[in-house]
Amino acid sequence: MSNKFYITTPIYYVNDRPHIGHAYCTIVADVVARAHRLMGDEVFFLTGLDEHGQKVQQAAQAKGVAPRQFCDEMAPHWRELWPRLSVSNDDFIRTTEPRHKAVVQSLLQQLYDKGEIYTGEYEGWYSARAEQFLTDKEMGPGGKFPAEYGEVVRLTEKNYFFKMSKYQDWLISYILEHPEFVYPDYRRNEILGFLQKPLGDLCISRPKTRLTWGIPLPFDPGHVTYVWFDALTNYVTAAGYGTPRFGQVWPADVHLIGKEILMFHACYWPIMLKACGIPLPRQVAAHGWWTRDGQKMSKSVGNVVDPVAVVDAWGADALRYYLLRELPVGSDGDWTDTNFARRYNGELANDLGNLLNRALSMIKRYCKGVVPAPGPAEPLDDELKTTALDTAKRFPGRVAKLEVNRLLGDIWELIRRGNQYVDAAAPWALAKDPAKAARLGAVLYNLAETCRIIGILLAPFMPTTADKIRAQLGVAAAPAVLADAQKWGVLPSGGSLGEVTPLFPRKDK
Ligand code: ME8
Repeated sequence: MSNKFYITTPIYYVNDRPHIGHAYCTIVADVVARAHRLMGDEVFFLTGLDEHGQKVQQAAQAKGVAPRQFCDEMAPHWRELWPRLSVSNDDFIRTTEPRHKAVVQSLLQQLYDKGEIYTGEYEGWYSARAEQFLTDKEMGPGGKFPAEYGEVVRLTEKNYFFKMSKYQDWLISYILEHPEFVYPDYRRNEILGFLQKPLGDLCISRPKTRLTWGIPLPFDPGHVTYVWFDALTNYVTAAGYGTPRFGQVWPADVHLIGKEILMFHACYWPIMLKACGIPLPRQVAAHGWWTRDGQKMSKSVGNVVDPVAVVDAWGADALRYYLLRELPVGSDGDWTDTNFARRYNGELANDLGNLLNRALSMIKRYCKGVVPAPGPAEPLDDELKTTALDTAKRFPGRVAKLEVNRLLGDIWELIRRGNQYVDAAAPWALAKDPAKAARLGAVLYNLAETCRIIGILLAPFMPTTADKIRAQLGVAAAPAVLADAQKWGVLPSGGSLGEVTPLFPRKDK
């Protein structure tokens, strides 16, 4: 029976250009989504764009275009990036779509009708130049705001508030009772720590006099919805909230996000859902942040890694491999071009590329390109077979725990064993003795069978490479399914290999 699996990325701010950090989150989510598809699950994988708010309104103004037009011009930079990175999202949501506006307004109206929303006064430091309230974060030393904000004044305005604070105790108990809700563990402790302090009510509106670019409150068209209330709701919109499909897709299984927006996802969002009577997502998983050469990436420094440039130079699979292999989901990563090239040449070209190329070239040379018959197993063979099957068996557990980085490590261990097997069994020596023809065939069969299993296990991580492996083995016609990697001896003897070419040509400078 297939299980449903719903995974999301954050919806990214439309006013930015995608960089390696956005690519990282979306690729990790893609690997998990593809892994679940490989296991036979019914997957729904969502990404998209966050398009409302002050920053977008200002960016549009600066370009002299209407916000809507600005968003329409920016959205393709995002939508078109994902296929280039082999990202297999099932939907791409933009918060300016009518389907989303309808859901945000419906949830707000329900909360308003239930008495969960009240009007109050919001008082704070307001910069007319930036057209925004400033917080302690913006305040410089000595309680002064930086000059770029111009004159900053105390301002009071009428706003709507969501009664978030009354759910604080409930949320603490929920998180304690559901240890898997916040991932990784140390982030859960961080959230519980944050919840030690009183949680205020959430201001969910902005007056239209100040901000027009937002979803109007259904009960007061003079106000628009605060951008986080609007943004978080995307996850239920895309699942078909209000339609029969919703019951089949929701709750989300994993909201994958960066660690800096954990509080919104692990505090605000569950409380919003609870107040609306909607079940909670199973897990909010926070990944770490990438720096480059030990420095924060920023446009002004000019050290931002552009995923498109990397893909053009190295290919999408090499990028996916590097990002996934470098660190576990949760830890911070540091991008260096040297490290990227080292992994490419050492692990992709050498370890993986050589294993496939050596195995298949020898089948071409010694067996006329036809998969030989397996023979009686020797201890050396059993060891290789056991490693392959154990790796495939560990796959679902690793995926369930988001240990995709360890899973990739397991697969590389198998690849290394495969290469050691070639060296130990020395097919070139067997080929010199006609009496050892059957043993030669058996050794090459075992190698080809190992490559077949690798060609399935790698499919979520490096989909193009996995397809190439299976095409070179002559088994591309059958779709990759995990169950076929959990069995030994599936590769038919007598089948013809496809064209044998290097997977990753070396790029040594
Ligand atoms: O926060 N390293 O959008 P955003 C790793 N619209 N990941 C990074 C990164 C880096 N250096 N920089 C960005 C928003 N990310 C809101 C989200 S969700 C309802 C609304 C990734 O465009 C990381 O996943 O600022 C982070 O959470 C996300 O981009 C933030 O994207």
